[in-house]
Amino acid sequence: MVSVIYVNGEFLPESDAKVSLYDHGFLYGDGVFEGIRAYNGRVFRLKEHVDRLYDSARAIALEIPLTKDEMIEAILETLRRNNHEDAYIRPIVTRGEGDLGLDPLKCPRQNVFILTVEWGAMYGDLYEEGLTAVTVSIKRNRSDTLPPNIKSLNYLNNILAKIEANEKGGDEAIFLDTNGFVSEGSGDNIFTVKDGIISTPPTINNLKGITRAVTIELARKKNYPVLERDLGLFDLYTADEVFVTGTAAEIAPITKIDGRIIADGKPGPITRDLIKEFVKLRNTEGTPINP
Ligand code: PXG
Repeated sequence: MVSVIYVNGEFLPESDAKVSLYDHGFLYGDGVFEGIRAYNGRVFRLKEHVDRLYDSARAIALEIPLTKDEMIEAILETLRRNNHEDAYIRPIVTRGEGDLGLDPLKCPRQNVFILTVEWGAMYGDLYEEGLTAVTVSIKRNRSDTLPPNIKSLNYLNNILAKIEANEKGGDEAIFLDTNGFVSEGSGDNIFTVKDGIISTPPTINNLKGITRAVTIELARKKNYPVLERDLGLFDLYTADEVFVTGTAAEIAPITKIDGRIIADGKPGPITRDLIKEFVKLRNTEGTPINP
């Protein structure tokens, strides 16, 4: 089936959904996006993702030409038109068409696109085995340069990390920031467990992950202590458990970092418990696509 894409208020077949070479999203990465999942006909944490999209836009002084309610409806309608029940959803807002100069004032109209694709688990069997991660030499963008809290169309920092992880044979890259603190993965947030205490870096040097927030919520509900604190390489290498969280990755165990086996090399009990709780939650809550 040809997929249908939302383009500025219209629902177009994929072959007609086009973007200009002069769109500043294409020329400069000047725009924002979200990555959202639907499970069993319900969109998980839709409001949170839409709120973050609008915050990202605000941070780059980009006005989204839809209200949040209109955006939510456009997302749901795109899913309906594609008959998608388990899907990955990608709203994109670009600065729009301008000239070859940088100036956003030359772009009179923002472009809004919503793509949805049928989608299952990302890492498959690796959830049982655990992933291999490597720290990378490229540092996460400083928050006073391009704040990592902005989910912008400029993902080159992350792509450089991914290139390095591929080169080193890691399933995921782990960024440090320019102070040497642990930041996040290329597309997920990171957690450690040590002596029963769950820790994750504060969200100055990483994306305020929605799965991160859900994970903290689930952990506290199960009475696991959770700290948001700075972590260093030592904390990663000596943790009892390490896992990453993201819309794509969900909760994924990391069992090897930079050649160091984490604890006994198997996904730990707290990670497995949180995965179980996460699966329960994402299968039952969410905004219905067809109310
Ligand atoms: N950090 C970064 C840099 C991300 O891009 C997350 C954390 C997790 O956030 P959520 O809200 O999803 O829990 C992300 C989200 C991919 C891919 O293909 C992943 C994201 C974006 C685009 C593509 O793995 N991640």
